[in-house]
Amino acid sequence: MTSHPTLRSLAALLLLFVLCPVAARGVDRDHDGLDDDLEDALLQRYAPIVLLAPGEHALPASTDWLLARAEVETAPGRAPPRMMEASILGAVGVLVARAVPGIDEPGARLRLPRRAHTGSADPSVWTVYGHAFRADGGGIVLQYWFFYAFNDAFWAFDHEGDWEHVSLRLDAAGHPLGAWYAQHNAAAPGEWLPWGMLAHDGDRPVVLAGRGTHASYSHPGQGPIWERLCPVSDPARAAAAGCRVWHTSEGGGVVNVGERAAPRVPFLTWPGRWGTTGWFGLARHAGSPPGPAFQRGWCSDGAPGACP
Ligand SMILES: [Ca+2]
Ligand SMILES: [Ca+2]
Repeated sequence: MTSHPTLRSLAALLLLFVLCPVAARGVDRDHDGLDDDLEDALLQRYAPIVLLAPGEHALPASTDWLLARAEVETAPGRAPPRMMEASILGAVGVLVARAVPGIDEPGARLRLPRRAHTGSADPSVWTVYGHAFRADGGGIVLQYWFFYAFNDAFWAFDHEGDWEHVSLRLDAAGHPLGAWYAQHNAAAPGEWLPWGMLAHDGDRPVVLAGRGTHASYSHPGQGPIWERLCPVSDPARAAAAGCRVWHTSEGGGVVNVGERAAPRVPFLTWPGRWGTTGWFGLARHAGSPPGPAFQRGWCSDGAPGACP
């Protein structure tokens, strides 16, 4: 292991993490007590491989891709209601958005054109949002948040703005202990699978995304009967089985979002909803989910104060 320069430098970073307080080391822009270079290196090293189910029509996207196509609507009760180009949330940031009353509130929401429901046909756009933090009892949790424009499986349950995630737990030496796979209501953090039980390709966990629902599973038999998954969990055999293989370390890559108190991407602190339609296709204010930092699973299994 130590003959490879990348792994050698990662091992040195991990040793530093164990031996020294963060203030004595590198940069900690998100104020979570972890060296940011270590966060970034670990997020890249363990970036999952996602297998999209045969017939998947609701493809991944990136937040910038969606925000460039959407408008943001002020929270209800604001008179008059206002609409603005949503790209302000991603490119300029919420500090500017706060100048408009009702934009930076939990009741604000995105309005998407229907054509955006497909997500991006270009895999180079597909982006994963990483969140690294200190685990309760020692070690580190690496969360990977996948972003799809639309949950497109069962009409009554579909909604715009589909955030899904898996959480990998590392021990204090940086070795993977296992991962939680978030599925529907079991998402804080989800179903636990020890590392020896979950499908992985080297250091990379394999994630089978439910067709349209995008819930996360490790093996074809793990899902409920109504979930449609890639029939294999071996990435090398997935294409032949009709599944698209998303190497999340490539394309748009893994973007470390930082923490709410010190975000590394502007959209992170926006508390609004990532779409408009929810149950039965109706426009409801709670129909679409909020972003990762406002979901119950955001800091699951974190040490006290791990996610400032
Ligand atoms: Ca940090
Ligand atoms: Ca962090």
